[in-house]
Amino acid sequence: MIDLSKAIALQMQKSALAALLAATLLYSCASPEPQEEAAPDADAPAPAPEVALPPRKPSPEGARVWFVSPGDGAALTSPFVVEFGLEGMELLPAGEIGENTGHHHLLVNTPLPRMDLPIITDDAHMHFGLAQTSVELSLAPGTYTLQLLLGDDLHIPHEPPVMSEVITVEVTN
Ligand SMILES: [Cu+2]
Repeated sequence: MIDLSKAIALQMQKSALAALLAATLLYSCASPEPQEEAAPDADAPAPAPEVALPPRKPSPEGARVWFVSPGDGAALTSPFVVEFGLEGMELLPAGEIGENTGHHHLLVNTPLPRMDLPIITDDAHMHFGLAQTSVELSLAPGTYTLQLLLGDDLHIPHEPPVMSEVITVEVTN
């Protein structure tokens, strides 16, 4: 148990430092330090460190994903089916933790995302978190790049990442 008066004195020093920091940060447009609590608790733990990202899960040697279909350069009419191939790992629904497991993500007309963060979800980053092995797509006419990227239970790519070649398809209707 920390002596209360010492704790308050320490808190005041911290507050002064925070105010100084906040004034400094105004110039850099960064968020000011959060306000110190008005009534500090002597038993309060030290400020929590930044939340650490979970470590990337390892992928086994030889693991690979690929497009069973369509083939690179295919001319397609919507809707068309994209089939995912996987070797050396097993599919598991998102949220389920296993060894050498993950689920497919289909990247459409987008470069690879950051490998140390969960893959975002939008039209260009499709998740197949129910462990699906294919999808029926309807895309407007145009040229598209497609790439598969496996993600773990938290949608984070493995280390090393398990990803397909980039293929290019032409949607003609
Ligand atoms: Cu995912």
